Amino acid sequence: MKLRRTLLALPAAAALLLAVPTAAFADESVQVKLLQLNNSGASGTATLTAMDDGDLKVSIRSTGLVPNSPHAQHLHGSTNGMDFHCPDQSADTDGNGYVSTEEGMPVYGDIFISLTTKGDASKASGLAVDRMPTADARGDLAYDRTIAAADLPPGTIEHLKDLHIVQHGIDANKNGKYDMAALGESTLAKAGGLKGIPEEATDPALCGMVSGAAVGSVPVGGVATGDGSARHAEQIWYGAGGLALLAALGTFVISRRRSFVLPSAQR
Ligand SMILES: [Cu+2]
Repeated sequence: MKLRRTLLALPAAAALLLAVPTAAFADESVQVKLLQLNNSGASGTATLTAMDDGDLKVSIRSTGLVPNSPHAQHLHGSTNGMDFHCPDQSADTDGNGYVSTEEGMPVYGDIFISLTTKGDASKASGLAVDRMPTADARGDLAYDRTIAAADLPPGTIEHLKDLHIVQHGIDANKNGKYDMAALGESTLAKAGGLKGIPEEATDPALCGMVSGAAVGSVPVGGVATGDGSARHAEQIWYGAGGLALLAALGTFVISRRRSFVLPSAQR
């Protein structure tokens, strides 16, 4: 926050000098260090490569994730100059000790691209966990996909530095799986009218910013920041597509682990 305010106070020329060059050059790769959120204990590295044909190649290697579990992952942010960045623990507005997906949303922005393993990669596939990568028995996750230029939202490559990578899914009580014991039900899922999804499955575990996205994203005409983005993001998350995908997550989780389903008396 302090850094951003400082930047805004600088003359425009100085801000331009500070701006990180865009990754809009052919076959240019950027490495992104993924840092833990919510004391997940996870870490990782992502490599984004802008191919000369306009495709985007994404490689992620993470470790310390919840084993044998799917991890929803996205490029968050926007191409319209919003100053999004990875949240810190201060985003935990309800004070439960964990930054939830909704609490992080005003900070890291809405889903821009869903890093699915196949098929649709739009934000509509944000919680399509059957097409999200699964960590192995040791909690390691490897992901490689080249997303065709035609499937990228306009401006993706040009605004790569305004985007960041978020991997979701934590194990707050360290019992090796997603369950309700520590954090209860996912407030994100509940807001969508779905019950039985553990909060652990949707809370963010890792976040990494592309080439210092917060510094690079000084747009022409000023920086749009603040609460307006949050409301917009929530509307998108809770839209019709989001609900359908949350339903998919519910089906997945329930079929994988019946213990996720609360006894009806508790509902
Ligand atoms: Cu995400």
